[in-house]
Amino acid sequence: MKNQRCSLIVLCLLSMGHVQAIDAKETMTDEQIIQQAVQVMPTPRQLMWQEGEFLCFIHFGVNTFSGREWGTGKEDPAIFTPEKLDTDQWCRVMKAAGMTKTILTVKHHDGFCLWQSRYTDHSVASSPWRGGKGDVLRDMVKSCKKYGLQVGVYLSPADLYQIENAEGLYGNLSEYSERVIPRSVPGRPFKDKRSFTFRCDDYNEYFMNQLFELLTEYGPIHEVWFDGAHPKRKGGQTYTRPDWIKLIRALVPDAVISIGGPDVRWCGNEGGGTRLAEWNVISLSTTPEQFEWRAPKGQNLGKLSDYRKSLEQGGCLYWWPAETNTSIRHGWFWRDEKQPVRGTDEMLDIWYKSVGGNTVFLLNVPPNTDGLFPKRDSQVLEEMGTIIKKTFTENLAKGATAQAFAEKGPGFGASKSLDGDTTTCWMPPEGTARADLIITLTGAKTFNRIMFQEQIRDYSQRIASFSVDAWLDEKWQEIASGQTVGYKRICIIKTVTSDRIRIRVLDSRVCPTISEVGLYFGPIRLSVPAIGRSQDGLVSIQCDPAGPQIFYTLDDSQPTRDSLCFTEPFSLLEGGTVRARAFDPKSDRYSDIDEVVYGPAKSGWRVVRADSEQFPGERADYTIDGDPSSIWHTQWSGASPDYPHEIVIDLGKTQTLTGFTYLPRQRGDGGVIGEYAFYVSHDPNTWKEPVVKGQFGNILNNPILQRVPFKMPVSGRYIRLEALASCNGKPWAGAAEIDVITDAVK
Ligand code: FUL
Repeated sequence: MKNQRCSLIVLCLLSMGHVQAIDAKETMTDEQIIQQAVQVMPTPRQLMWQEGEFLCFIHFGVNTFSGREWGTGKEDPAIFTPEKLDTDQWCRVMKAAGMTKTILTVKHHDGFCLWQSRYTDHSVASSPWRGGKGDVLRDMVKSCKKYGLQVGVYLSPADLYQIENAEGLYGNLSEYSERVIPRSVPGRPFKDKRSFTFRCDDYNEYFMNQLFELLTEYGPIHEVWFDGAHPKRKGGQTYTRPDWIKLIRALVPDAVISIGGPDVRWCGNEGGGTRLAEWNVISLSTTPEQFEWRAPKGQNLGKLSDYRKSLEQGGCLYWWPAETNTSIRHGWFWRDEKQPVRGTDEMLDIWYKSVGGNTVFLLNVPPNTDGLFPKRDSQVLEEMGTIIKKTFTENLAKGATAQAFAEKGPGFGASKSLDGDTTTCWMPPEGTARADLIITLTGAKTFNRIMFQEQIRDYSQRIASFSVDAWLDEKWQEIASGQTVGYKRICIIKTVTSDRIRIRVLDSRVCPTISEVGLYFGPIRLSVPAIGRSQDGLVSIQCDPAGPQIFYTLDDSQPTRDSLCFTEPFSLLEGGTVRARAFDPKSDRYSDIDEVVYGPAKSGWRVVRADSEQFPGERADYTIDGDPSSIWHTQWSGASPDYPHEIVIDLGKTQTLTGFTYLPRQRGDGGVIGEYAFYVSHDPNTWKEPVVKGQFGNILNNPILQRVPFKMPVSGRYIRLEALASCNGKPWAGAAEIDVITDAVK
């Protein structure tokens, strides 16, 4: 140890000798902290997970049949009837997309189990599907084996069925006592004869019994996913998470425990957002044993000041890499074929930023009520896979030579960055925080993607800032720059033709490593046109950059070059669905489709009253200005009036309404409504019973447009949204936009 002051540093050696957490109790210099940070390495299971790169999430269950994002726990198992379930079809599509693993929601927050559990009837066993003998996990595991995919399970700690039913175990205030896992069930013995004793209550026992079933009876499981979300809690229920972890480690030592667990961190959002600086060495505020595995949400989690703070307060440095999770649809569960499906370009963009930004991409593809991946979703995935494959098959740096002015010595030469082996690397001498690596190609090549990797297995993550130059017009010209690299960085650049590139590491911990470099050419795609409508109902469609032709439809069909051609803004007063895509006749290429569903234009609308507003920045009439970025927020400065809140809107004329939509603020969570009642009337001062009352499921993490259909059409001129409860416990309500659904927009 170089310095006496850090003599109390304790290295926690976890699995197979990899240092995963470093704990320091005394003040260290910046240099010493960094020296310690680069000794934090991934465990073999974390490395295997990272190399999986692109995974499939499958949200499937009773919500698929009820159209809800969060179930209630009171669903009748009889609604679960995926008569055409074909998990081979799922796997074919996943394979074509280039995915390597799939994680199924074997139990979501509603508590309905997709496998034949011994410990509850609230499962496929009580559904008429396959006479109660079906097992979705069993089918999926079989197909995954056939197609060479790994399997993961999502088991929700939140369980509304166990909360809501009279015999429910969640929060039943049962005694803690020694319990044997698995609890034996007459007539259903386990082949795996191991058993474990834990001190726990009824719900934790139930949860671990189910983990035992899942992890011993379905072949190798490679990821166990614990969601942090909780629609409801009861009885002060707590979790014996350290024992869950012990059980998982004993049963499936190769599996990572994700999100609410020690191996993989939640990326912090559900929209596919990624960070510019994604560090894998994160400071925990406590020791790993005490940590509750809630991921921080900041933009840069590798800040020295954060490391210092944690270390000084008894925390540690820990390898905790991020998983970027989002859904291909607006919502985690399949709802209907009106539910927007995100296009290939948007999904590829997230793929580049997540896989090429040092995270793993977990993309949700929800099967429909038949039990199949829908056609449009499958098309996007297949297209993604084809493009990724086409782009990355030929490495244009093949046969190139690498040169560096600084090399640590034998075994760390520049050529190691081109040897096709990610376990070897170029490394300059220790203390060289800035260093260049020049790659000379076998001739001039045309490329628009640059890929490079650090050797994280043995040297951790080090590069903090870089730029890349190409030799163009007899001089070096910068073509890319960025912050962290880690497992993999992919830069998308303007197409260039050159015979040389130079990677300049501008800042690095101790000294950088580069294990592999690749140059590729990917197809250039047309940008998706943006559809917008003014308050008086005029629709405009624009491409950026302008130039390509734009075709659109208003009749629910997919636009082609035979559809309407956009030349000037058109009126859409009554509302409808606008779909548009760009087309380039020269290359005969289409862009992805943009789709917007409009209600009636809000030109004659007026806010009659709101019980409170934050004046002047977050006024009530911002709910009807057609601009999702301006919001109504109840007063938060000074006194904050409490729930319930209300807003009353005059639609200008009597209309027949079939539902309403609520768009929460798109950034931040203050004022997002959790529970609502919605009224329609002919008089702004007289209201009968609410037309509809309910909860917006998962709206905080996933602030998508909430569509609430009415059971029957209702006519009226005034609408009233009553906010009954907040989702973050604060007394505020608010909205970005409130809209109505009429027959013109079903
Ligand atoms: C969230 C859940 O509440 C959603 O329903 C979904 O499962 C997502 C992956 O995590 O927090």
